[in-house]
Amino acid sequence: SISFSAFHRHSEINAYLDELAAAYPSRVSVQVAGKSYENRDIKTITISNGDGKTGKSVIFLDAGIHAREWIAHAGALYVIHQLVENFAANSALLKNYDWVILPVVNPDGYEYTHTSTRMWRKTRKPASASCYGTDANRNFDYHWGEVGASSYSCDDTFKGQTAFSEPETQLVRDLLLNLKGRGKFYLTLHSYGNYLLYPYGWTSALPASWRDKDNVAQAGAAAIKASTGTKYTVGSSTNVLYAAAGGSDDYAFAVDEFPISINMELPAGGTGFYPTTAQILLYGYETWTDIKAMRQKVVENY
Ligand code: 0X9
Ligand code: ZN
Repeated sequence: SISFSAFHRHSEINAYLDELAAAYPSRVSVQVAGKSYENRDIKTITISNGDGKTGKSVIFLDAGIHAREWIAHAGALYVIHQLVENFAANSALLKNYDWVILPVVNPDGYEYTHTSTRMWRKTRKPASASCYGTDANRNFDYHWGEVGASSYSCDDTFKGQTAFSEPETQLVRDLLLNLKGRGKFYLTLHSYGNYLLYPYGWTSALPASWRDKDNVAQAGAAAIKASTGTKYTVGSSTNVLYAAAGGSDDYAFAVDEFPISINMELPAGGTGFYPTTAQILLYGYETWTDIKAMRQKVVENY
């Protein structure tokens, strides 16, 4: 087991996933979904209630698209812990839905923030002769590069030389495509700013179904507020934050047909990307509180 009030290296996270698969083989399986540019195993954990039924609807959660947003990875681990190790209390959440969780989308960047540059955001593949890394959340092929993304390889929001130039975004693309039709709820964890964001992120226009997404996100924000008092702002990415094309959230909704797609921007924890030990646990709990309330809304409608 691991601590939920600390940050962990990529190898520790992968070891925790494998430990759960070994301890709970009827409910948990771990897959190597692919390799990062630097050849790290990118793992998903699939969690079911063990009833053996296949082809269920799926809730997909990912974290760590951005390397320095450590609280996102920690939040995903808290959710995994609740669904697997607290199954007796939470089995209803797994009744008609399987959960697929990808806690570290960008392990090369994540490790680099531990070993070298704490504020690194991007992947680690050379982007040009002079600079490394692409912003994975500008690299998805939906209105790619149209707004809020840089063409300059040294920038933190570099869109990539092409859409899906990165093995890490290709992997998310393929996972989501394989879930087409089954995928009902896509949630991606980032930090920071206390936002629950829904499409679109590339235009201020709203999808026809925006009220459905708003209802889900509002339920999450209300649950967090009632539980701990923390406030979250709800709205479309463009309208409450800024326009930025090529995000995984727009892609999951518009291309992979996940009816609900939400980006949770966890709190800063004081100074940006440095939550304290107590805050790691608190924000994990808030992520879980949010996700339970949002799931409830999702299952009522999809
Ligand atoms: O800019 C981003 O990628 C996200 N914010 S962060 O501070 N974590 O970098 C917001 C993404 C919102 N979604 C889209 N613009 N599609
Ligand atoms: Zn982010």
